[in-house]
Amino acid sequence: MDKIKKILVANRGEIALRIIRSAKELDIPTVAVFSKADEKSSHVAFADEAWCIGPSSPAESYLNIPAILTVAELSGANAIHPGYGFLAENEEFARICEDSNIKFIGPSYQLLGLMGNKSQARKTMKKANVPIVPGSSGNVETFQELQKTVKSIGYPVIIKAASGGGGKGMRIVRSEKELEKKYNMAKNEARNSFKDESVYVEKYIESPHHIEVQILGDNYGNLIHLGERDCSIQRKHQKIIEESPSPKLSDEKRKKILGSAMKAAKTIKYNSVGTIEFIVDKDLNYYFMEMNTRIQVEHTVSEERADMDLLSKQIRIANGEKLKIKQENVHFSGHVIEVRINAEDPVNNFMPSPGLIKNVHFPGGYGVRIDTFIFPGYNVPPYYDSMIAKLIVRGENRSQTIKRLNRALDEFWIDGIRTNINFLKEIINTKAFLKGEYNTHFVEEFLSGT
Ligand code: MV4
Repeated sequence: MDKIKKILVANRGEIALRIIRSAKELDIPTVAVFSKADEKSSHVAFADEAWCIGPSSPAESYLNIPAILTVAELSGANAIHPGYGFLAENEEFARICEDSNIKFIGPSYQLLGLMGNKSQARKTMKKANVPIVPGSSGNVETFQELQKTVKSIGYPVIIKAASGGGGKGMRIVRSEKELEKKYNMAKNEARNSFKDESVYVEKYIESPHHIEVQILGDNYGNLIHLGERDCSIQRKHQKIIEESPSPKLSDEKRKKILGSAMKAAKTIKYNSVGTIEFIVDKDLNYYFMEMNTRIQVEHTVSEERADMDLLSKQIRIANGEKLKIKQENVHFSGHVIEVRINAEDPVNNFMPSPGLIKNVHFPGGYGVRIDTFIFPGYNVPPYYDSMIAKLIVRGENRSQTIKRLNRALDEFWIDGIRTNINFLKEIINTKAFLKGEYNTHFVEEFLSGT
């Protein structure tokens, strides 16, 4: 494989800009692709060249594989960074890239396939002695098989689509009388959403914590972790706040989870940036949930805590370089919290709020980082994700970091569209958040007043 000489960034928004920034520091030229709606977007302005790949709809632009590959060919890009979302975990796309002699900046397509199938991922982790939730050993093929498994694990259970993930295609079942109906619903939804009706079943863990471990591996078996992130503050499977270290974990428990995550990554010879996701129950038992085989929105939390440019590392690893840093030389310091700023209206059921940003003032100062693509005069298009900025705050300890986050949110002004800034301020000043006592149902309960 040739060395990377030009990177096509197959994404938009803040992550496109994030990729371009690291590439620039590595002296690698970048090619932006954009939809008609993104003509005036920052990633177009800051890349070395930019090509329009289609109309505003994602299916015809950022998911348009032939258009993207055509631009790679015509621009002379020999690598593609997919960012997150869109084509980031698309096995077929990664395989086509490899067949076309274009470096897909991410794990091998075989790993995308292996971890993309959630029941197969579960099997793999079980074999590696990574704790998994009690449940079926692979897919459940018939209703009779499901009944038998459920008898042995007991209610409540959760039926999940093997090709799902991130909360799509799941059904919670609390009693025998709804089992068959929910089984059929899960199968139908799986077939319609993923063209794959296979499902598996697990014991349902009530109100779990979501804790994930950032992993970095190269093509030669070198592997490190960059600590954990607590991502339990979420709404409708969209994370809102992420922090590290998790306020929930003792040093002893943390060590165990990090060890399991390393074992998981080693077992599959993971060769890029990735995340091992766990759910943690109220007794602090932890279980492997799924693996994210991409750079994630919240990678910045780990970057700040470990003082490491993860995008740069990911690109260099894809370029065949060895990961030189050893685990004992990764130093974690202080506390980091990230909040996601969305163009949405929390007072109106979080309805998206696209439109013209008349003016904006970003917070700054010691310990404050903003990753964004917006600017005064930018028009937030209605066709894509509502996240418009990430505010990442670093401090010596959790309480100081929360103070700094309050200060930074006070400085954040966006004029012209509605945002969740005030909602974020409310959340971080609740008793539960201040004490670090929250789980994945926190936002839902906060909104319903329970
Ligand atoms: C679960 C669960 C409880 N028990 N599995 C949701 C997204 C996907 N990554 C896994 N999810 C869950 N799986 C068992 N066996 C609860 C969730 C869940 C959840 C997990 C992580 C973060 C937020 C969540 C919100 C609701 C449900």
